[in-house]
Amino acid sequence: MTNEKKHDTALFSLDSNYARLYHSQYLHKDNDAAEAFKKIHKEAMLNRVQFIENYLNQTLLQQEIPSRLSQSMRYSLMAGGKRIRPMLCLSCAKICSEESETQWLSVLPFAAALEMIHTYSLIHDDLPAMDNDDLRRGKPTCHKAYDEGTAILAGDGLLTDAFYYMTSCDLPAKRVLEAVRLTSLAVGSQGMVGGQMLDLEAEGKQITHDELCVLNAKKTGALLRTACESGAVLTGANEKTQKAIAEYGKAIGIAFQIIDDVLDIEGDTKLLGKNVGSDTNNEKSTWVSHMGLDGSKKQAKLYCDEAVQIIEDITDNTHDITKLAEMTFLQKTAHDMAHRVY
Ligand code: GRG
Repeated sequence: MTNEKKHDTALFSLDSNYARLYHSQYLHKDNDAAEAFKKIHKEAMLNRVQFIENYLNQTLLQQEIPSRLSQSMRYSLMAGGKRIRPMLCLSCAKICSEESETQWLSVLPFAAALEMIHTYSLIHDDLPAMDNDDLRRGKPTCHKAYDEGTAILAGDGLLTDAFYYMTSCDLPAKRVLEAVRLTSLAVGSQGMVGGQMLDLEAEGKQITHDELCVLNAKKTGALLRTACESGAVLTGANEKTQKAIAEYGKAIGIAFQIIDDVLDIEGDTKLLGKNVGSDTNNEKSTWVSHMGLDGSKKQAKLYCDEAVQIIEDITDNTHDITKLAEMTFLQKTAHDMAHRVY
């Protein structure tokens, strides 16, 4: 058995054990199982992150990438991000999957590609012509570690390669096409790139709250939302579930940006791995400048609660323990996000 296959097998057994313990904890009110579930939840999620890491790592082993380009792409991609977008994509795929217990694994190349797009956006966002930051993921930013030209190309390489991996999923072509279409829309000029443009234009200006919401929805929200929605689309979820998952992603996306704005004031550079105070230095309108710290925290909590409720509603009538167990991850993501600022 190859190492990759061995890893897959370990992941399956961990995942089915995870679902089994969920069942005992909640349906049989078994306290020992509750403790075991907490432990295995953490273990299963760390294992899933490792799975994403392994996949990302191997995408950069292509011999044909010029060495400096491959090193700079690896430098930023493997710098230890939280991998929230691929985790959301895989978890939404799992909660929607109707076909086989292992179907969600075919979504992995797509999920990993979302992290490549996210990393490209961070590299370009940090450039002197944009936010001009010198610390990211606890390390010097890509243009500081290499040079501006290399950092621009590292971002370009990650963005473009992402489409190669997205279309490499072993899933029905119609679903892959729809997920790629949604993702292009989310990260292109109508989505993330458009949001970044609005962000540049808003520097040093006061914008209205409605304008701020549009900016954030495009710049940060669209990729998080598409991460969730793609998971549902790729696994063939029905229209109602797809819509609900997209709403979950939207709520998570707004909460994520509010929390980022709060942490830019209250956060710790060491823990965040990036400099704080950059919004104030760049004279940006943020949730905090519009609603204050407490107001922003309250809003973040409301959006996180909304996300929790949406998942509750999706899983309400199911007896599928795999889906019920997965609910924990999606709800915990929302809870944990709110707790970062509470
Ligand atoms: C350059 C086209 C282009 C877009 C840039 C992503 C982005 C748009 C700007 C980043 C500015 C920023 C800090 C936005 C707040 C939300 C955000 C994307 C935070 C970083 O994401 P995390 O916390 O980071 O998931 P890790 O490092 O864990 O992946």
